[in-house]
Amino acid sequence: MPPRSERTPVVAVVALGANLGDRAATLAAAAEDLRALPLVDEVRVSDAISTVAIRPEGPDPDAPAYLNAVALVTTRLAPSVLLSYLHAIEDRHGRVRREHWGDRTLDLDLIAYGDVVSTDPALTLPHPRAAERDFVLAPWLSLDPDAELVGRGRVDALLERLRGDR
Ligand code: PH2
Ligand code: MG
Ligand code: MG
Repeated sequence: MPPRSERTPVVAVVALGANLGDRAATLAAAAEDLRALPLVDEVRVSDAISTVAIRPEGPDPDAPAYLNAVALVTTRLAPSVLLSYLHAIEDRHGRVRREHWGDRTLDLDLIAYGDVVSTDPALTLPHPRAAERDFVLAPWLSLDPDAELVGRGRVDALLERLRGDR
């Protein structure tokens, strides 16, 4: 295998979310942190959208609302290395890991890494719940009208189906 710096770049899809603190400032800072990573060539970030917090029990309009966005990250980092950097950026922005789907200053989820499929529990690719998340699919589609979620189909069709189910 060639050294990492000579590998062909891959487009990774990263979902950004925040529902505590100065959400817009945190998302903007996280986008800059992504741009500053080694072996990252380009980062395109969608507009942020305000979304109702989803809890394990369902949507919770009484919880602080999220700002969600998606970044398309062109990179030669291996997926597991990129994931470690995402966790480090979350930590830098005060992320506390207490409760499952609890409120957070910053969440960075690796939704897809090119067309890689992985069942590794430490990093399942594509993200197993991406197809059910309006707040991931809509900003992703805004950046790439032809986006596809590997194994699940076109993002526009997934989003239409999701919205039709409501
Ligand atoms: N992330 C969660 C749980 N719930 N709800 C919204 N609206 N946006 C999120 O990004 C989100 C959520 C767990 O990561
Ligand atoms: Mg998440
Ligand atoms: Mg997460």
